[in-house]
Amino acid sequence: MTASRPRSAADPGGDTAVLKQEILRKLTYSIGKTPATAGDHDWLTAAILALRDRIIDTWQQTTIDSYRTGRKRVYYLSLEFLIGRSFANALSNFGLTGAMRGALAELGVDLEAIETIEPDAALGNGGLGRLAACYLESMATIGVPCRGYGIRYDHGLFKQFIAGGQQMEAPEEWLTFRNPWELERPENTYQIGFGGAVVDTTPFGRATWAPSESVFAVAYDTPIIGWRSAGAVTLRLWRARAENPLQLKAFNEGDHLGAHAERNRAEAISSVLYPNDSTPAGQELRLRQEYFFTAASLQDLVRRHIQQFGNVRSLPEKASIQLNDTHPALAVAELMRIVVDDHAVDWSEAWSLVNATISYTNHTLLPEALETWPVSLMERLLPRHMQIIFAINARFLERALAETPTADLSRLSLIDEHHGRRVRMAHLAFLGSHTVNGVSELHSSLMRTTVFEPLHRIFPTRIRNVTNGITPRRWLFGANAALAELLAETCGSEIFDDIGVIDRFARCCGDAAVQQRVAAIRLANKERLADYIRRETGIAVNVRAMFDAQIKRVHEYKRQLMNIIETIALYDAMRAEPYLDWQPRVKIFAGKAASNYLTAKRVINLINDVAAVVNNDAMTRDRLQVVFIPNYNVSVAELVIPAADLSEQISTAGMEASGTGNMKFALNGALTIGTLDGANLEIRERVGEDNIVIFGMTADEVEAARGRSDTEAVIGRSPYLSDVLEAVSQGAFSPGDPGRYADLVRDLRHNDWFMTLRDFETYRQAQRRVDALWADPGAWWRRSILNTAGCGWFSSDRAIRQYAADIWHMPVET
Ligand code: 26Q
Repeated sequence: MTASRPRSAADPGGDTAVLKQEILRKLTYSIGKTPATAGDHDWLTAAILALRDRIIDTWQQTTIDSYRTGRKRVYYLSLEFLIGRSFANALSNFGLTGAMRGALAELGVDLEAIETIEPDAALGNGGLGRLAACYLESMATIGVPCRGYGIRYDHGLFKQFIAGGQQMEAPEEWLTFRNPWELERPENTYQIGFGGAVVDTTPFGRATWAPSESVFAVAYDTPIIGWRSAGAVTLRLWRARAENPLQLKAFNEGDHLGAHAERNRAEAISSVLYPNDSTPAGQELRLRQEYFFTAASLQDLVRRHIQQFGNVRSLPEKASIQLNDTHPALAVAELMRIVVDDHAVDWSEAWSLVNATISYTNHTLLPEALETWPVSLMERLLPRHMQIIFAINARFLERALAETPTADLSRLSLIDEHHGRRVRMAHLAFLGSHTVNGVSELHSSLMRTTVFEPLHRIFPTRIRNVTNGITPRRWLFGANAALAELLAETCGSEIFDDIGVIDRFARCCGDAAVQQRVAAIRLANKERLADYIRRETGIAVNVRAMFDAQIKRVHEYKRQLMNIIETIALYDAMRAEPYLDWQPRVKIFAGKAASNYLTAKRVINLINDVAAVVNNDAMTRDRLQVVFIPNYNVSVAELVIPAADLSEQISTAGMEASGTGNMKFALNGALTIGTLDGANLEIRERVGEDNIVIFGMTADEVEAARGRSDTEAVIGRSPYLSDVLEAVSQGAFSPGDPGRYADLVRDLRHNDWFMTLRDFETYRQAQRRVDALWADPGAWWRRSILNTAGCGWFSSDRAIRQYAADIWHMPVET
């Protein structure tokens, strides 16, 4: 990473000497090393600590200001925060990149070299976690008082490596060199109960819960700094600790393992992130995690509120609790418990208060991904909460029946009686919230007509849309500094503070000189990525070829399989007619599959098997290469996105709630090949339909096609498809294990649930349209510029302003 970051008023680079002294002090007194004995990690830690001191000044000022003004505060509850690396981002937001580079250089240390050894904070699976991270940064930038709440997992998302073409998983170890960004707050420790019984209970009245077990939640705070150090917000993560970490008697009697049993059981709660990006795992531990962090966060925010404002009744005026999906949905029951049981507020008033405080964002409509928990488990683990949920349900169903005597109560109920008795967490979150939002226009409208349709009839104004956003600081200024510089030249340097002016870039779309610069910037980014690919996989990719990237979690609905099938079809076509003028491509894949998601793992295997064949074929090597970059994470995304010419956003229509990678690629000037799904539609609106390649069925068509069993006819209509399926299932790409893909292909033929086959032919043709565009560089770079120019609206600053205005009802400066 050698490109320089934008040098602007925020980056005076003036205090190199001071910074150098501060780094040396940290190295000496906080780390206990000398320059002669310090290793790269020591230098990185010293530099972070020096920077952190400055951040803390801003952070404390932000906190003091918000206390003084008594402003309303947002509490963003999320089981995931996918932060990635922080050093480069914080430096740039603080305007200290130049000064830090200089200070380190004088100490004989290369800034770029130590930046890349910082581990990614990977406390998330994918989109939902990364969104939370972008939103915190935007809130810090815009000045929305906020605290993010989550879990401080010892182990983030698993490390992926590829052996024999297959995904292997290893535990992630981000804390090996400790975490210099966090501050442990042992004084902020709360007791979290589980199990036991409820005593003194009356319907809708106060009760006392006597848990049989409890653990401590200890706070760890990390500052998230906004752009130009405008402000900082706190990310408060909870770590689980045992009340009695050691049974001394057992230990002295020689039972060394048993003596630590309670500690192990308690600490398991914050030990690992669930490596599952859609289907709810049924494990009790997951429910314990959800309650643990929700309860700790609510205790913390209620305590703070009472301390400052004296009475829980004013909570809705001073606090907005945003639920990032249903993972913290127990907040509805827990806040009722706190208000009714601990603060003696009567049920109706408590319900109004809870409802006026909480709002919920839904991130998926896939039925298998909607969280439900067995009533029996909830009764055992959280007996008071189960009572409260039953009481909420009783009141609600009574009202529903009174208003609509014909209403189908079984669909409205908080309890699903179809698959054993289970609590529907999405219903709980919906009922407990004053506002519920989807994450793209299409997704929000599907919410109204599918999963939430019965609830929407009763609460017709509750569902709103806030289309997702991404922070331009990380995803443009940080990841693509050279493009940011060009944008500052062409649109004005105010772009760093007002991304809206990026639309001025459209004026340059036909300017050959600007086009050439965009092309040169892309080429340099591709070279940087090619170096990385060579180091990680040994493959030397052709940087003059089109870089075509699909990087995201591996899931059937995201259809990496359709992409690799099309790649094989292209490969076959090239071999059949080698004399044609094929446009050279590098197909880039990266992504993790949930460890128990066997179909997704097969797809990864197939991509690697295809890569092994294609990359070793002298006949096609100059024109087609396939790479699977292992261990996809935020840092890999930051390398791939600015280097991509083509962005693959090809989910089955109606299934990708929004996508945010799609926005990052388009903002960086990649063209999108995509379906009419999620935010792709809104990208098309903004970049113009000539500048995006759309194909495939609509969400309605998908719905209509679901029951059909005509896959053989579909295959019959595409000679490409039938040939590829035949070859793959016969073992053409797995000669040592010819049956490897037989099941994968058989399942596809049997039930094309994700429309992989039905959309294939239009996808293939769309790819050929992309080739035609690539063949005309002037037309390509024109489109690239229009993509960048059109995507300023996808800034997370815009999204946060919408949340503030429409959901949190908070004034923000524009
Ligand atoms: C639930 C229960 C048990 C175990 C795991 C889970 C679980 C974990 C993570 C369920 C879902 C998730 C993550 C979902 C997610 O990332 N959704 C994505 O959210 C993005 C931000 O809104 C959207 O852009 C994507 O379209 C959506 O897929």
